Amino acid sequence: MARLVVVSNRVPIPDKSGTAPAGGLAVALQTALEARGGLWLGWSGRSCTDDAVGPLQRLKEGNIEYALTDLTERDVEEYYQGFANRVLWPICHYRLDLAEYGRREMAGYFRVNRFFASRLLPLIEPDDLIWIHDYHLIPLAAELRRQGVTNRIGFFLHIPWPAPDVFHAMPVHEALLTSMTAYDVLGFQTEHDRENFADCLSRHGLGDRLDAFRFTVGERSFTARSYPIGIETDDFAALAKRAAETALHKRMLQSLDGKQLIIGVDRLDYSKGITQRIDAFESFLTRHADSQRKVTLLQITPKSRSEVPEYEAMQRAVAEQAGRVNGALGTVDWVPIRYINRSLRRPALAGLYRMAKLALVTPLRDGMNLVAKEFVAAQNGEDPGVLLLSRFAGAAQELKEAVLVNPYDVEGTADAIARSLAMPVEERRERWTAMMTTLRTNDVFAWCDGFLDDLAAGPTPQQARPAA
Ligand code: GDG
Repeated sequence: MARLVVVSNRVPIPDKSGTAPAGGLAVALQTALEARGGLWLGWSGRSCTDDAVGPLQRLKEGNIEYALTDLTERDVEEYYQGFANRVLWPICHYRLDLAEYGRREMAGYFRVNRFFASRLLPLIEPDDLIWIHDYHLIPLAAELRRQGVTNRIGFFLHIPWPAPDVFHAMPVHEALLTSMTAYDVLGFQTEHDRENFADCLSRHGLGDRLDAFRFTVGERSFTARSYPIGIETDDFAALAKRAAETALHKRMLQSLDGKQLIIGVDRLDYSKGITQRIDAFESFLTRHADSQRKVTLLQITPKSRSEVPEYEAMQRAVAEQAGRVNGALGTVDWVPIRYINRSLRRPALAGLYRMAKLALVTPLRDGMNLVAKEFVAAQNGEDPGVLLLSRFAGAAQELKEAVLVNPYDVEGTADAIARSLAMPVEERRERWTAMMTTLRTNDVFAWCDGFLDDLAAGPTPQQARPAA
């Protein structure tokens, strides 16, 4: 079997306490790589002055070899905080209003991709399969091709690929689109994303379409397919079951004192629809006053990207909003919203999912959303909780038996909360069983194998050709 070389912006080295990183890409890739082994290259998370970037740091944990590189402070500012998180992230999540395009950041983005290529180059062996992840590294294959790499190179986009009109609002879109054609296999979360990408290509007259999935550009050919990312379904279910026996779980149950638990778990991010969700919960409590004192929303929201101003502002906004609702509706012995602004350990999270009667997963736009899948896997099949899921999460394409909502419709979501809490156990079981069947079929191993089989199955390595 060919060696697998994975490249992603961050490399989540598990810490000694076993705390898993709060991020979908990290969780999924860690699981996939642990099973197969290989090399994982990415940013160490450290930034330094221009002359202080040292050699790669190498370490091995189990059968994964890690290669970590530092970046300069300027790199982090321009490539990561700048172009990746203030242009690509908002645009791919349909937030043109938040995109702050600047030439300096764009140049930094391409420069750091060239730097990643130079760090990867000495590590590559002829038969390696190279799998590059996410929006930070779109031009990486084009850079590697320029430097003569002929290996099979795949790319998986964890976030949505937007509709052409949205994508085209980004000044540098043509260069990015062209650099996508340097890959052999392009993976998207959903068919919808794949179609958006294909529409962008055809609007630019870029490439000929051979069939639904295959394209040619000059002498190069590539495939673009959807590979919905999954979780380690059975392992996660077992983790949640075990967690139900722990002291923390018992303490939490005791503190609920018979109230029904509703749960929300999201990195603090404007794409996750947290403020709209709290509005919907408040509307539910106000319009169903008999539910007050009978339910509690536990919102777990680890901080993320606090160095980006929108995220810092949002952190304040959500805390204020939760405080306002608690102040307006709470009583001396009942707090409507318990708001936690830090990361919990994964087993604790699994146990809380299992205890909850309802999960509110209401992103305004999301590539997939693994929280939705984890919540379902964690349930007790005899008396499962209900998943309330945004239509705009990639997961809604698969989990059609969830209660699907439009998160922009606050009152509609409030009604759906009421319906979900009143749902009879037979209907809950039926919906849960159907979703579990999907999650067992499309688990993280199926995602990984599906992508890598396509990557490995292609034609013999092509001639190195500059893609742009
Ligand atoms: C990106 C895409 C796509 C969250 N809080 C804690 C914690 N988490 C874990 C969850 C889950 C992960 O983080 C979040 O994954 P999501 O998929 O929900 O969202 P993103 O981080 O935005 O991920 C997304 C994903 O990539 C994979 O392709 O699905 O659409 O945006 O696993 O459990 N983990 C721990 N403590 C927490 O407090 N331990």
